Amino acid sequence: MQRMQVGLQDYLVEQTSAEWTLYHNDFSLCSRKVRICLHEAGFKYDSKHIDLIETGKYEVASKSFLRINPGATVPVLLNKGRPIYESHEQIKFIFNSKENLNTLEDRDVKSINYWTDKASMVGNPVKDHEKYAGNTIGPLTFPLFTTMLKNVSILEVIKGLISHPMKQRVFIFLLLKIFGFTFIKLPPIQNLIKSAFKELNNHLCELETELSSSKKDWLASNNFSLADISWSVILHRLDECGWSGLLLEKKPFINTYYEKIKQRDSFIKGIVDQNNPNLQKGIKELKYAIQNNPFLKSFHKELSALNL
Ligand SMILES: N[C@@H](CCC(=O)N[C@@H](CS)C(=O)NCC(=O)O)C(=O)O
Repeated sequence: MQRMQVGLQDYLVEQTSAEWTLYHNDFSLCSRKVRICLHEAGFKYDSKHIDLIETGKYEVASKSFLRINPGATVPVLLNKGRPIYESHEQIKFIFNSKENLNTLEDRDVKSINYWTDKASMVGNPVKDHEKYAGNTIGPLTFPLFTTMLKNVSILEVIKGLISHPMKQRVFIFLLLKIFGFTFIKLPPIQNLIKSAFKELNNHLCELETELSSSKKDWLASNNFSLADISWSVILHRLDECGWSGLLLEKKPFINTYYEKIKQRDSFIKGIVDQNNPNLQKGIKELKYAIQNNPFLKSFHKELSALNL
């Protein structure tokens, strides 16, 4: 796969009169982060929805999108047609473009960067879980990928084997499509999810401690910042995947914090209003499976016994 440079590039991928263009997906966690950030900044953007296999097809690996991002991932933010790669770079770029947000104290900037970086998804999502809470989200979403893929044609997944630059990712989705929860049952996969679960819990314990002792209105400052944006999408994904009960039951400060986040206009516009039929079906099926599928039931029981 071609290694992409992160951040703003000095070439155009599109001739456009729009100041901001966002290539994104309804369900993608990183896309949600950037949508929330654009709404917070009050920047209007030209919205281009790109399907992932979970939402129906590998549009992300189509010829036309590979011209925008040869790495075949969303989101990609364009500033006057020039691409910015990596969602954590995109939100920092938006933040820096909004002049009146540049008046923060150094202490707050340090804290914002710390919590934003911790929540980022960087490099290979099955690695560096102890450093990046965002990287734990891929494996923790395997059960939801499985139920979403039920409504996607296997031919669409196979097409990805031809056009997608990251074959390993496509292969995992193909196995999830063919074998469903039985694939997750395999010891290496189960262990990967368990370890992501424990690592994320460590990050969440740190977040709980910070929120319980902080005198600030939000996580890293008195203003809603990139740190809050970055954590909001993680907390939301845990909810979608049915992990919140297990991971957040004994973390009252995070619960209160998340309730406050959900009231924000940007969260409603960037996540709630950006709905996707296949996602809704997948969430419903997963909820049912957690209650009724013998493997998932016992897996949740085992993780619950960790008494986090
Ligand atoms: N580190 C990247 C991660 C981008 C990423 O992996 N995006 C996922 C959706 S959240 C994607 O586009 N996946 C496409 C695929 O796996 O086919 C970022 O923060 O932008």
